[in-house]
Amino acid sequence: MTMTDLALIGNPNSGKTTLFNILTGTNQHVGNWPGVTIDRKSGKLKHDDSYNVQDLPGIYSLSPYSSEEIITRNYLLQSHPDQVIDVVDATNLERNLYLTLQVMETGTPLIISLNMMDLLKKQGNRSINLKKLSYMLGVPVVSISALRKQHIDKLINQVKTAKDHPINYTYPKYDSRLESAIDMITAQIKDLVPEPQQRWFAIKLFERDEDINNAIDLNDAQKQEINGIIQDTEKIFDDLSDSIVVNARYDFIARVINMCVVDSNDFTESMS
Ligand code: GDP
Ligand code: K
Ligand code: MG
Repeated sequence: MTMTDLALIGNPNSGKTTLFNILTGTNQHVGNWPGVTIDRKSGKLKHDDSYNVQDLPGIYSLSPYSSEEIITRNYLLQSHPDQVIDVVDATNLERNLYLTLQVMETGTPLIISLNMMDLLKKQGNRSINLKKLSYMLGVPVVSISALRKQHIDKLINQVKTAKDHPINYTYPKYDSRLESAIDMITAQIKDLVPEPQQRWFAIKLFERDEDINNAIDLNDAQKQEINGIIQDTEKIFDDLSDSIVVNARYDFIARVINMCVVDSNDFTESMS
C-alpha cells in the first residue's frame, strides 16, 4: 500500500488539533518530538489508513527561532509531506496568511482549510469570497468548522482529489525588484538545491538565514556574489533584507484581502 503523508500546519489556536482529532478519531499515537517536550500527535486517517496524518506544532512563521518553528520547518523541508493542510483561522485571515505564504515559498503542496467559519458568521462583520481567495493563491480552499464538524467530508474529498491531481501552484510573486534579487540568487544555487525548493532557499539566503547558509555548500565566489546582490537590493529599498521580505509578504496579503474580503464596516462607511 502506498502511504500518503498528510500534515496539518497553522498558527497556534487555529484549530489544528481539533481537526486532527476528527480526521483520525481514535487512531492516534501521542508522543514527543525528539529532544523537546512538545507533544507529537500522529495517526491514520479514519476510514482510510493509507493516509498518515501529522499534527504539527502551531507557529506564526517559518523562521528558525522557537523549537516549534524549527520542528515544523524541518518537517516540511526534510520529511517532505505529500500534502499539507494549512489550517487558517478565518477570523484572523491576514495574520494566518503570513504563514501560508511562507509554506507556499517552500513549494509544498497545500490545501487551505479555512476554519472557524461558524465564528466568522457569528461575528457577522466580514465575508470572505472563497473562490477569489483560491484563485488568487492558486490553491484549493475549503471552508470548515472543526468545532462543529462542518464540511469535513468536503475537506477529505479535496485531500483525495489532490492525491490524483497534485496541486501545482505558482509561487506568490513579490515586488519586482525583490524578484530580480531572488532570481539572481536562485541562479547561484541551481546546482545545489532541488528545483522545487530553490525559491525558498533563495529567499532565506536573501534574509541571511544562518541555518540555510550552513545547509548548502556555497563556494567563496558564490557567497560574494550573493552578498553583493543582497547589499545592492538593500540600497534600492533603503531597508534591511529580512524586512524587505516581511513587507513584500504583507503587501501581497493586502492585495489578497482587498480582492477577497468584504468588511461590513467598509460598506457602512462608503454609504455615509
Ligand atoms: P491548535 O492550537 O491549532 O491545535 O487549536 P485547537 O484545536 O487546540 O483549537 C483552539 C481553540 O479553538 C479550542 O478552544 C477549540 O475548541 C477552538 N476551535 C477549533 N476549531 C474551531 C471552530 O471551527 N470554531 C470555533 N468557534 N472554535 C474552534
Ligand atoms: K492550543
Ligand atoms: Mg494543537
